[in-house]
Amino acid sequence: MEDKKRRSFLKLGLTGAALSIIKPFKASEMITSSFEGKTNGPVIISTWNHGLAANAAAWEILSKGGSALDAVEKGVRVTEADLSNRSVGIGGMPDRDGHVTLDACIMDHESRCGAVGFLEGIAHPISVARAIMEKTPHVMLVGEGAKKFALEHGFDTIKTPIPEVKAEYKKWKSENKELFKKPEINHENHDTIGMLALDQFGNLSGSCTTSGWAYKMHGRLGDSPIIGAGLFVDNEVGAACATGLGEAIIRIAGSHTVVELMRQGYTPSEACRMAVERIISKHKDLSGLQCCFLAIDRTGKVGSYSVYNGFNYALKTPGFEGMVDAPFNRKW
Ligand code: SD4
Repeated sequence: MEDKKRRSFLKLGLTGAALSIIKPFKASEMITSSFEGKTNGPVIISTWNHGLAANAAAWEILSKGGSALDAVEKGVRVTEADLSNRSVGIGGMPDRDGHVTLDACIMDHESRCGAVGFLEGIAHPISVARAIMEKTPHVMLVGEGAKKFALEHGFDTIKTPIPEVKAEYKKWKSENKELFKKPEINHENHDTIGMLALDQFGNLSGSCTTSGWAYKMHGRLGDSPIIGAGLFVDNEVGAACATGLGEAIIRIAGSHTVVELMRQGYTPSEACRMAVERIISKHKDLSGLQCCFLAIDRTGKVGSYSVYNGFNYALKTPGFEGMVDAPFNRKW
């Protein structure tokens, strides 16, 4: 985008209504110029369309001088609570045995982190992850132990799958005799929410929450609860999160790789592209293998990249609110 266009774009954002959705533009061309080189955020980015509502909730915290940590927790709670969302939270799709098992993690500017995996029947995995971070000597709890911890700390229980999802599961079961359903990432589904925020103090935090790959094997964990895979934050450098096929993202410690590339001096866009290229280089068969990264550096510059087209993210700054299309390596 030439400078003139970018200026008018930013101006439109500054004067536009708070919820204006502006035509997507290429992330590779985008610089949130008001933040470049400064640490006077705030900036919020989050994966997929559901990021718009999540960002709005997170912005309420940041715009009142709140912390990035509070923002990324409150933001993704909106997505977790949305019963119509089939890939995050209590409305999420089940595994092949009919259980909705949720994964989440959170990380702050002091490299504190918490994670929860294979959690059933608890409404807000992201807040459980935060409580694990703040109230235990551990980073990660899974399964029954995680649920016990959540119940002891007063988290609400919820019966899953919700009736609509149960009906979908029954139909799937009757129609699918094969052992595994191939991942269908970014076709009908919109997926995991990963959120990264820079607050007015120049601090970064991130969160990630998902119901994971629909019809996965019972007991499967993806990248989303794994610090360094689905999410990584280093306040000296930047933060990154991932969405897509978790197995491939874990293989290259995806989000950590993106942050380390930024440490070497690559921009967020370049770092995301290089991580995707590494995934591509490690896989002979790329069919259905969508992986997407989102990153922000400590100055508030953002970037993204995905294996296939179709990935987009929600961006919120003082001057802009809307969706951005990510650059990609290849078309579906
Ligand atoms: C997982 N990464 O469980 C998640 C799913 C996802 O887009 O992000 N889908 O593997």
